[in-house]
Amino acid sequence: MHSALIRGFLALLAAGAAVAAPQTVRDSDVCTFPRIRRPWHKLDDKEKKAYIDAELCLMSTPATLGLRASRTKFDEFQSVHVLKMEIAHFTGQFLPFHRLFVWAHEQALRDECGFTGTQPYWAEELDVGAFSKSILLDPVLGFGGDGIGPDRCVRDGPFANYTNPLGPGFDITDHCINRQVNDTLTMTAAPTVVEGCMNMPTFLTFWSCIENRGGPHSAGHSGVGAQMSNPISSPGDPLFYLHHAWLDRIWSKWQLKDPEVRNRDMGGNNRANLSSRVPPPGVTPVNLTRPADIPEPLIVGDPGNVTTLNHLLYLYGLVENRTIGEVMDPSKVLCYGYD
Ligand SMILES: *[C@@H]1O[C@H](CO)[C@@H](O)[C@H](O)[C@H]1NC(C)=O
Ligand SMILES: *[C@@H]1O[C@H](CO)[C@@H](O)[C@H](O)[C@H]1NC(C)=O
Ligand SMILES: *[C@@H]1O[C@H](CO)[C@@H](O)[C@H](O)[C@H]1NC(C)=O
Ligand SMILES: *[C@@H]1O[C@H](CO)[C@@H](O)[C@H](O)[C@H]1NC(C)=O
Ligand SMILES: *[C@@H]1O[C@H](CO)[C@@H](O)[C@H](O)[C@H]1NC(C)=O
Ligand SMILES: *[C@@H]1O[C@H](CO)[C@@H](O)[C@H](O)[C@H]1NC(C)=O
Ligand SMILES: [Cu+2]
Repeated sequence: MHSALIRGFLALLAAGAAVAAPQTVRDSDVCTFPRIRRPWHKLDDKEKKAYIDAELCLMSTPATLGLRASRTKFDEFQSVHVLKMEIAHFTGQFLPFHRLFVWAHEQALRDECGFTGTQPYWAEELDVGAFSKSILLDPVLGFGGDGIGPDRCVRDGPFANYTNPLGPGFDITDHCINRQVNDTLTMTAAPTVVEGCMNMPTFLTFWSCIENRGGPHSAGHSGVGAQMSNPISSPGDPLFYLHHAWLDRIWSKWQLKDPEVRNRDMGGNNRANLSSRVPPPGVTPVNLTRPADIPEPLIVGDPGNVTTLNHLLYLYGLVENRTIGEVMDPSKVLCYGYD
């Protein structure tokens, strides 16, 4: 009874905080024309080239944030993902964190590299069972093909010569961008799987459907393989952003079915139980233990262990801090939508 009282009191405090401390509206927060993100499959050649060129520009823009092992702006994104590993996966912030992370990447393309388009997404349903033949892996107007040779380096396409300083996992090693495409492991991008998630009634059931094994999240990661299949260092492959934009679109479409409720529906734990994670068959296990010299990120904003709308999304300076509440409706502060 005592603990029930305390829980009630904490809930009141949390509710009070949400009412008493509204976010200050900044000029930059006013969204008149949301930018519409489109699938890579529908971009014309000029749009594809503009995106690839902007990504190459990020890869040649020096790092500024002093993050672990990062030489370029592109690396800094990967570094933030490494640092947030067990806070941002199998936790309530999985979808909101990746929403802000992909948005931060899109902003960097704009701010650092003069990109004027929007973040494309990989409509993986269209390539289910056949990632190896996807137009995204085109060597001329795409991201380069599958990896080859023992180190699985991507040897064609625009990113063939990039030296990636982070990964695999928490390691710091200079290596190529690598891939090991496995078409069998892309089956969880099937329209029926996505539809199954879209029919989930609550954030908790929807999010599990997306992230857990057998869901769409694993299709892009396991299907592309190598660095992309590494839960820690996967943003070392530029395909990461198109995969996560696709998942973000699915979440956004799910939210739009009942925005009043679903733009406020949040929950889940704040820290993942990594000992319960076993990789899917065919995927090499990754050492998920954080090395002692990399401090664990703090959890800020929640009254307890459960993720709330007040949860602070901190991206180590890639973009300004946002709460989960601020990113729930992408057409507000982040000012974008999907086709
Ligand atoms: C990568 O380097 C090789 C060898 O120097 C060069 O032939 C090739 O054009 C480079 N590719 C790209 C995309 O820069
Ligand atoms: C974490 O998962 C392992 C394996 O499933 C389980 O034995 C353990 O009780 C879990 N720990 C917590 C704190 O939930
Ligand atoms: C692809 O993954 C499947 C399922 O895990 C596995 O059985 C198969 O050996 C893999 N294929 C290749 C070519 O690695
Ligand atoms: C996993 O990484 C941790 C931290 O670097 C290290 O202490 C541990 O020995 C590694 N485990 C294995 C099996 O390599
Ligand atoms: C949060 O979880 C930790 C570890 O499971 C536990 O020790 C702690 O009591 C929990 N805190 C709250 C406020 O529930
Ligand atoms: C953003 O959040 C981090 C982590 O809580 C904090 O250290 C930092 O001061 C915040 N930055 C700003 C500008 O408020
Ligand atoms: Cu991730």
